[in-house]
Amino acid sequence: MSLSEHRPVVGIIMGSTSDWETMRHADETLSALQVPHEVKVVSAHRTPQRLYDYAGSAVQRGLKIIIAGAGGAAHLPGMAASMTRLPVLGVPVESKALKGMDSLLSIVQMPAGIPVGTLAIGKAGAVNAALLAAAMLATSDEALAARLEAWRKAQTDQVAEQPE
Ligand code: RP5
Repeated sequence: MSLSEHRPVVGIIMGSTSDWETMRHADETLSALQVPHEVKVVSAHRTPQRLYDYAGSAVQRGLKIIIAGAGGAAHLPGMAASMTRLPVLGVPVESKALKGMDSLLSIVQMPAGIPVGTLAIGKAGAVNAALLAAAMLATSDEALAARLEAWRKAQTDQVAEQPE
């Protein structure tokens, strides 16, 4: 059975198609670890009903974790977290005007009560959100734990001892 035929356990959402250049790194990392996932554009302000429907049905559809990327006044991760008990990992997308500092502060400064696990701005955050989601799922999935350990070992093995 291919990855796409499995029921998704991670949902990657983003505020705009323009976020895909960043969020595709979360998609690629989850694919490398064979974590069944889905990808959708869900804007908190342009498509609020789509957000309500997505976050409101996430548990019953079998999702375990949501990765939400957005830029600028980035309220998508916090709004999604307000509508589901699932862990939400927020990825601040780098914005043109403020280089993602606006995105970062919008996502990280959640008032107490509704948490969003906030990652780094940009590609590093997208990759790490996927790795963190995999690590969380691996606590109850031995096969995934083995794949994650192998991924980390491969990364370690690629680090040269000298610069050239
Ligand atoms: C946010 O506004 C999106 O997450 C995106 O990062 C930013 C800009 O969106 P576009 O104008 O490129 O669609 O909602």
